[in-house]
Amino acid sequence: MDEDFRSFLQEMEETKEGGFVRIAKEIDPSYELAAIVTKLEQARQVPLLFFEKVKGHAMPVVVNCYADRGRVARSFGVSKRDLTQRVAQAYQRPIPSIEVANAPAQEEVYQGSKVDLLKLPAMVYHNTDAAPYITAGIVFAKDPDTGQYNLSYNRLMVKGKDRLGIFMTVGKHLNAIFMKMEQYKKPLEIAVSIGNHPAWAIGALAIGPYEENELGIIGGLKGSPLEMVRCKTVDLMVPAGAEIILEGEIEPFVREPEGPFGEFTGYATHPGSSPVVQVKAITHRRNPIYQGICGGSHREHLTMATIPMEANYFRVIKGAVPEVEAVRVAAPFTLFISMRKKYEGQARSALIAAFGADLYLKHAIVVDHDIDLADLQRVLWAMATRVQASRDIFMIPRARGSSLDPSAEPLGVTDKMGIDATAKPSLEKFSPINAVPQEVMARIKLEDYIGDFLTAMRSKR
Ligand SMILES: Cc1cc2nc3c(=O)[nH]c(=O)nc-3n(C[C@H](O)[C@H](O)[C@H](O)COP(=O)(O)O)c2cc1C
Ligand SMILES: [Mn+2]
Repeated sequence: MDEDFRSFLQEMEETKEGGFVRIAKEIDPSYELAAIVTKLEQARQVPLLFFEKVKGHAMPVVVNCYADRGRVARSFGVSKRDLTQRVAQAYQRPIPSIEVANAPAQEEVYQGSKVDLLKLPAMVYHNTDAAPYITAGIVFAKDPDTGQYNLSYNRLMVKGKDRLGIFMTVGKHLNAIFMKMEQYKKPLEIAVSIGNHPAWAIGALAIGPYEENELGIIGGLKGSPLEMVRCKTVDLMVPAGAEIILEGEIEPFVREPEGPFGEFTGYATHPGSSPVVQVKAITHRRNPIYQGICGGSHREHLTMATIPMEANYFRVIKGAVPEVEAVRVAAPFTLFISMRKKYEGQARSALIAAFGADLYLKHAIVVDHDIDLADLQRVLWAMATRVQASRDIFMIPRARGSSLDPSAEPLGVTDKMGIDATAKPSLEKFSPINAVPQEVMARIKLEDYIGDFLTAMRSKR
């Protein structure tokens, strides 16, 4: 059997990588899960949470599966340090999937009038949310002309027993496929997979050209062919090891109110008008485990989206400027890049490549290799001491970005800003950086000078 969600959960329960907690006390599907996630994050904790009982529902709920980099890395059999590298490699070595006849994901099949989305313990996360949302569903769709698969995460608003609102960003691939189908005046068949091994999640979020197949990348991440099974009511294949599959179609030219929903930016969207999924079948494992991703500005969404984004930025920027050393998505729409600048102008070349690599990017900052990108203070120090605004900042007005940025114009028209915070002309020729000589740092032991103070300090702790 494929590596699947259950084997992942089992491994995490055994290793406790990043924390694993089973919660026996019943939670209410409105707000309580989000409250627990929020309180834990305030204490800087993101354990995988397994809620065994949800009021009014038979299925248990898990969240935070991909909230911790160490957890995702372990599921790929690599260390946290090697994670970006491993994901970048998978782009290079895609592996095609294979079809299997029987799948755990179809142990139970509900079609037609037996379809009931309300059985899924979809959650209301924030005071802004219009309805319960399915947040951990990977949407599978095919290009009508080439038959190529596209995978993406899309928030799904539960509107009734067999109806979902779906949000598709303009400029992303799923939206492009749906637009094609509207031109053909035909519905778009989709399937939604819920309860997925991290390889599926990270691969589905791969950023790249339209032609690049997410399925191959997921195979590459897993290191062997993916096992997929044919859907019951739509012409699509889905992960054989998924917990729950929804099958359905998006009708052309239908738009209905959707949202508001508290998004990863920390803001809620305005109520909008979105296409609708008519669900034709639900299939699932026996005793399925429902997976959620806490809506809003929480660790899981940020971590899972950031891992493939960074891998993509790294490969694209390195293609243009081999001297790039590291990248870090530091905040929504914000990228830090560090490089070992050899030639004047390279920092700007890196910025240009970054803006081409991802639609969402809005602010990008390049620093020299002496700056640790994980250290915000150091990045700000480089900005403070190596930037002259009139010389080092450039703007691209009114390009395409994210419609979820509340400062952007409708449909995500936004200014882009690049900041070259490298030392000019080079770090070597810049003002010397002051530091106590290494030899002295190694030689001086605080105990020899201020022993009493240290003891007092320690006993206070
Ligand atoms: C938890 C989560 C939820 C997301 N929800 C949406 C969404 O509702 N609509 C959307 O367009 N993108 C959403 N995204 C982002 C897309 O899934 C992502 O940009 C993906 O790479 C798009 O793929 P595509 O260009 O192949 O369609 C979400 C991402 C995450 C991690
Ligand atoms: Mn795609």
